[in-house]
Amino acid sequence: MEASRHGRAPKRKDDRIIIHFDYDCFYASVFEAENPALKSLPLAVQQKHIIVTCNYEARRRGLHKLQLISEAKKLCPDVVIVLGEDLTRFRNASRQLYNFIRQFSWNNKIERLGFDEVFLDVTDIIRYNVELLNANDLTNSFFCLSQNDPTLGFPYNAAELAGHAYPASTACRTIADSNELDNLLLRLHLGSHLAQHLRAQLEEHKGYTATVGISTSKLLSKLVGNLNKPNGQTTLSPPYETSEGTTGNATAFIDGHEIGKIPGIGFKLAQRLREHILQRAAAIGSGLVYGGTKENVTVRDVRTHPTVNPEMLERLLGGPGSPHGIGVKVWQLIHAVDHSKVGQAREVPSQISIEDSYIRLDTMEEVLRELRMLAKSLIKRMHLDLLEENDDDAGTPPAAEHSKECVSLGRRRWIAHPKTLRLSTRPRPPLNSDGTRARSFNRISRSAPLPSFIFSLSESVDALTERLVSEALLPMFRKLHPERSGWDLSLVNVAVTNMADAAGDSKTATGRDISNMFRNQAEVLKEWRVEDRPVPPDVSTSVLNGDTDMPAPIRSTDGRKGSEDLLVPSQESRTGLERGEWDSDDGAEEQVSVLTCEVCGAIMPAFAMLAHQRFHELGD
Ligand code: DCP
Ligand code: MG
Repeated sequence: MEASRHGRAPKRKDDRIIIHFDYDCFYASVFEAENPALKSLPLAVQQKHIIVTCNYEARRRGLHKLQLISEAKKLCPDVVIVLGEDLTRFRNASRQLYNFIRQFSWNNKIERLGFDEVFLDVTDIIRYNVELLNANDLTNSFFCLSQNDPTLGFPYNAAELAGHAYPASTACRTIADSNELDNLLLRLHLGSHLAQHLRAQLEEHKGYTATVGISTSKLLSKLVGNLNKPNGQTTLSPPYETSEGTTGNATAFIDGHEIGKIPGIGFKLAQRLREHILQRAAAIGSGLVYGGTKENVTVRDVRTHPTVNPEMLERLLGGPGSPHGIGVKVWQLIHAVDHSKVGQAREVPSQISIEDSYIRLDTMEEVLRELRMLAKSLIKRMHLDLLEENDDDAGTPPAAEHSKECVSLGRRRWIAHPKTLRLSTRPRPPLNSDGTRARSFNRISRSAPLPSFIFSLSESVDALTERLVSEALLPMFRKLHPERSGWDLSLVNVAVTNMADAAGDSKTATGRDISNMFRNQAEVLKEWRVEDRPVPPDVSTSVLNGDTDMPAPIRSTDGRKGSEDLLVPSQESRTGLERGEWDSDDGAEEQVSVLTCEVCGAIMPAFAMLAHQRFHELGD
């Protein structure tokens, strides 16, 4: 890399291959996917009085993003205008496309940025395929898309690049041309072929085209893709840096950008940098172009300015509202260095729920013992499902990956914070006069904010259990069952719900939208939820002879068995991802289909029916 005159140039690491997708005219494409006849017409999506985006047919006729509706109609009287204020269809399409691309990932490092951008870290797939190459016959290679199935993939020419390149002249450079078999060049070639394949798959199966960039970091892959829009792909060619004196392609590429165009340098930071370089107040653009400026202060202007170095940038840009270490971060960005990782898609459950069922549970002493047992299992499960190794390195951008909500201790951190604690019981209805007992599936429940001490990683599980029981669960139980005796419970369930993604504050949080998913789930399932009210004599209650309303086989020989896997109609113990609720449209349909049990007449969502039938098989 060209040495900066003032300050140490940051070290590059080009060991990853990252593909960045930006769907073309996304909102318009969502309407086109719903109604393909729109594809050949000039189509614009309206929010308030402006066009937020328009398809390429409209762009050919002079329309553009963030244009006034009135102006667009003047320019193109036959423009078809659709309303885009309800974001639901865009959100759904975005999740569907994310899920589609995710199927190709091996390491699950896939991250959405907004609705229409996706980063995919394919380092592992590329490394694997480099190993498969026959160096003597690169032109007849086979790209393997699965480690388990060697037939799954596509033939390609590894000696050549697919698509465009920066610098443009390097697009037709073949591996044989280069003096040595540059490892980065080869990996980028493979990345370009994989990207081309993914774009084709996306178009064939989902009907969307994307503009794609291929490089070694999020920063470079995102920026380089912009060079060939729409429906194009661009690879940033090596060498990214050269020995002293000459500029590598990464620096040359980033140098030409206006400073405000660099992701991570927002409007305010860009203004301060412009003012510093220009030594006067920087003008702002007056049009509707977001982040617009009349100035043209390039990365190169900043990078080569005699006063600019990491310490000076920290002084200029740091302070309240700026993340710690902003000086170093910006210093790296203007040198085309970005170590930020592609977020790992993790399967976070929508809730964690532990329950047990009982033939008889009717004293406070027993309840206390059971609450302790359940609370302890719950805390252990939270540790298992919601803690991850905190392996952030020094190069991680502070803003994106260290949100203030992220409780970190040692090397573990919470990936999600449930906000609500819920205690549910299923009281056994009293005996009827004829000695029979109504069989009830109904639970009553009580929810409270989850005490924050539960997230402590320094206290022992036993100590946390004691506190959770005495400070939260027992008081909740007393509210649920104010009488000291006279009840008999067939089931107790403790759950933490209402997950808040620990990285949810940041714009770059991995593609999960748990709180939305949860709201949606709550809405859809509310008719099956039993709240803190008396057990109604509804259709899910049937009359059985005998004393047990819970069939004996659910207890194992030691007299106890967690019944989490035995679903009852309140579908308490399902996790979101099992049914793909926040990431899949298909889940939404599944949620609303309702079945009636032929044996007892209980009504429940279709997904619960299998477990319910098992319940009958075991019990009858
Ligand atoms: N969007 C918005 N308001 C903005 C900018 C964008 O509502 N100020 C929406 C409309 C876009 C979507 O976000 O369809 C993605 O933004 P892009 O800037 O990527 O624009 P497009 O995908 O529409 O077009 P392009 O083909 O240029 O990527
Ligand atoms: Mg786009």
